[in-house]
Amino acid sequence: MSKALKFRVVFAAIAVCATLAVVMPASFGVSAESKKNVAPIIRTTPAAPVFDEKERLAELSQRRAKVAQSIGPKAMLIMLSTEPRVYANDVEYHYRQENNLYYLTNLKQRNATLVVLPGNTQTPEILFLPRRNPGAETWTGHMYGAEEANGISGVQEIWEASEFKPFIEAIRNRQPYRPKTENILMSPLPAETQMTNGNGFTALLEAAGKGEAGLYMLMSTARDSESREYKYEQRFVTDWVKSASGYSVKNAWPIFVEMRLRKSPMELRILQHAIDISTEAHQRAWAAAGDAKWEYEVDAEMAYTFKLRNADNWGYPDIVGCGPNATTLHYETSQGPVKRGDLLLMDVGAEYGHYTADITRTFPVNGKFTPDQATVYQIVYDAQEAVARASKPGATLSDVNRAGTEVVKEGLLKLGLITDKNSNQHRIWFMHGTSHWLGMNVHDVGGGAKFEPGMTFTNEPGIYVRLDALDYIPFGWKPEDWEKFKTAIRPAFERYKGVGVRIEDDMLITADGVKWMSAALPRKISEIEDFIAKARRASE
Ligand SMILES: [Mn+2]
Repeated sequence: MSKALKFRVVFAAIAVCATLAVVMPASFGVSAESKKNVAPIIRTTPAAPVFDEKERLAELSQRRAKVAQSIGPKAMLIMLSTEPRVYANDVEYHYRQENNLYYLTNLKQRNATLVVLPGNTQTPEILFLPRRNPGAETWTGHMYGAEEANGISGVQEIWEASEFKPFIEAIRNRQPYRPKTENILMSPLPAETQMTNGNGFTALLEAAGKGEAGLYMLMSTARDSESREYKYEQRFVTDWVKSASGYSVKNAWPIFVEMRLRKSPMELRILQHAIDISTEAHQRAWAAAGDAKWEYEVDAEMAYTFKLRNADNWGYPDIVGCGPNATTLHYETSQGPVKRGDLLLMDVGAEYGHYTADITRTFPVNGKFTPDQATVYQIVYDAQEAVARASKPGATLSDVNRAGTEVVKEGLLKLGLITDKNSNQHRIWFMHGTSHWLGMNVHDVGGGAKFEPGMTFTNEPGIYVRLDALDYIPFGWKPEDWEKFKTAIRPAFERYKGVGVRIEDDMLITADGVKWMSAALPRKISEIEDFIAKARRASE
């Protein structure tokens, strides 16, 4: 929460500066970049990808065709826009479209609804869109007109949003539907098209008559619990089941999982851009950390870079933790002190065009690893290398996790932080897996799929020697074993306590192995030390 507020404050500050620059071009017209005196070694984000409009629309159309093929002519898919999320009272978070609707349409506006009816010969895709309203636009900004929505999404049949309800009522009652002309905002069909011959609805309605029709919607995968993200879909389905017969409700989720797992070249370029923005942000933060007294000063450099490079947002709240704070996995407060001799862990990723980077680096605040810090870091680094070696078509996230975890275990044994490699002792110091899928969500869809070219995931082993690690008996331990264990590892604990290291890179499976998409951000100990020395020298 405080993060969102901080974002607003930073954004407001940038907005004020931008306004001043316009008002007083002579004195304030200096670009942010030259003003900030950035070291030449910092990698400027390359230009944002630009797509050929025809190719982009063809890809969206292919995605919808694939979905249509998956659900078949006897079914209908309904995709609702995300409801705005409340920050507090009448203040909302900035609007972010539901991923799968965006994936099919690139439409960012709220209250747009897509219906896919593969068996419908005349209107196989219908977009319901609120009519433009100058009054509303005065307050909340531009709304799509039908032409614009068609230009962005390629959907040709566009009906006024208020028609969704009567449309659904008709389908529920197994009747065809077409709105009166003034509520058809766009259609390739002649204006005088009448409701004859079922208007193409025959396949769906006949199937419903036989109890064979399907209604596909996005639903929570967790059974018996209310979905955190798909409440409105759940409510729609609950109502539907009460009032309609002949349709069985099906979860559209697996269809999108299959598709989104394999990233197209277009998606990969967008993701790469998110990674590039994040890379510059991390590098600027390393340079800035030399003078910082507080974690938020370093974090501010990240937020600044995201705005400067037109990122939509972060993909997840920034994690910037110094010293012992680095041992808290999802530390988000960033209000602790930055101390010279400590390590600073930053797990920060920009979101661009609905795709998010997920990158972590851990570096010494003063620019030089101590021998003990370096030892722990090198184990995590080697674990990453093991994950990369195991990453190739056919392997799974569990395979690469096993490979990376093995290296962490060996390292922990050498450090003296565990006494038995063939046990779960390592979970005290490394409590997460090395990898998750990456894409439109930071923890993206994909489950246990086998790697294929075009799949993207993270490589993020870590070791966290929490100060309180020995204060509580972990779940599943016998008290006498725990006492023995504590005594055995106490010297190593005293030596390494407060050290937290995670290194995280974004990986793309290729035909014969894996590509490090975040390779531009230094990762080797010597490279990080060199980089920091050069970046800070340049800004003195
Ligand atoms: Mn991650």
